[in-house]
Amino acid sequence: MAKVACPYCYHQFAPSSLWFQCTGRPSPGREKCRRTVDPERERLTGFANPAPPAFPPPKSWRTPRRAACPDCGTVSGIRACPVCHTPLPAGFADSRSPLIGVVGGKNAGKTVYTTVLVHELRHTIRRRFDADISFAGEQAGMGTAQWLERYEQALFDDRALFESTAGSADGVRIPLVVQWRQPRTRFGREVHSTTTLSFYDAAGEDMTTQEFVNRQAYLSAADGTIVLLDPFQLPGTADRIELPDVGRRDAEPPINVLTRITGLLRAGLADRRRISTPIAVVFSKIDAFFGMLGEQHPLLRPPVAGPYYDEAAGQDTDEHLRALLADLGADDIDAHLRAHYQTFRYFAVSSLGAEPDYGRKRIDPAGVRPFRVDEPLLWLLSHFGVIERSRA
Ligand SMILES: Nc1nc2c(ncn2[C@@H]2O[C@H](COP(=O)(O)OP(=O)(O)OP(=O)(O)O)[C@@H](O)[C@H]2O)c(=O)[nH]1
Ligand SMILES: [Mg+2]
Ligand SMILES: [Zn+2]
Ligand SMILES: [Zn+2]
Repeated sequence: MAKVACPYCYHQFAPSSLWFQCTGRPSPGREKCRRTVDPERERLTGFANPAPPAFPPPKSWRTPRRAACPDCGTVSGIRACPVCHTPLPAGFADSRSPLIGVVGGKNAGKTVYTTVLVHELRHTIRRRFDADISFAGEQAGMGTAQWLERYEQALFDDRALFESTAGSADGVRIPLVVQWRQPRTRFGREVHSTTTLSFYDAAGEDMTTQEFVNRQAYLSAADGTIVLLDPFQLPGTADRIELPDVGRRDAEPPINVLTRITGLLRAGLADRRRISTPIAVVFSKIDAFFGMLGEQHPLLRPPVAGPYYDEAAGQDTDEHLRALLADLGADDIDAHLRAHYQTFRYFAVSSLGAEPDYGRKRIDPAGVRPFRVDEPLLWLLSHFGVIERSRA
């Protein structure tokens, strides 16, 4: 049977080996299970709150949908990951659940991007696709990762930027697990299908040595990757636009970061083959180039927002960015991608919509105005068959 991956710890397993979690409710005449801290869950996800115990499925020739807790006898239908023991969203076993990794060098804009993208998912993207979007486990009080709430408030309410993300050696970060439920028409009938999306925002620091990159197990389990390229670090950028001082700090050529990510994804792959996982290569901070490109530039015209991914506009943007890369002396990035990846595409994104005050870490007084942030995600979703792709 095809393996599935846990959206929290990214380990892969057969669906038949899914564990259960006790409901924590008493069964008649027996004492109810006590909530305890699960050491494996804490080690793998950092979650250290007491919760009802998880237990393996009973030995059986078919996969049971419910099982009795060995401690208290209560029958539970809550499924849990057999590796990290985190309870999985309802319907996980029957739904698609692509994992999406967000990676890039230090300071590339990953945390700002992830925060803004998830904010957009909850607001504009949800409406545009008539989708029901929720954070897994929201009812159970462990849904939205706390860091997201903090960052969302900082960006959208306080107009402030935040410090860089701590490396995973200091503390494991729980990925954001989002459920996308959408009506689709199948043979003239409306059916609903659920997709579980997991976003993991790595610390850029973790990408600066191959040893650290190798530890990022989630990357090799991901079904799609969003790689953020910091355009401030491209060789020709300093000659074309005024670079902020912070842009010069922690400088590392994006090609180096990309090469290390490729090294990880290639592990175990024959030399003549290319990586099949689709990879969205994102120019972050494109707002800093608005002046250089000029108002009439096609990259500054976002496609019309319909309930689909706009394939023609996507191809067009891809071509313009390939040209911009060459213009900025970074055509080695394109050569690298062509040599190693079957499916990749360039995207131009500004999470903030305008340049912040880099030194004072303040966002433009007009607030966050996301520019084309949805396209990398929609492109990946169209690959996974979750949404339609317009053909023009
Ligand atoms: N001009 C512009 N700058 C941005 C944008 N997004 C992020 N930045 C700048 O990039 C800096 C880093 O953003 P983060 O999202 O924290 O970067 P990161 O990739 O998560 O960094 P690490 O956590 O250190 O790996 C911010 O403090 C801003 O100065 C954007 O949309 N436009
Ligand atoms: Mg970060
Ligand atoms: Zn129990
Ligand atoms: Zn797990």
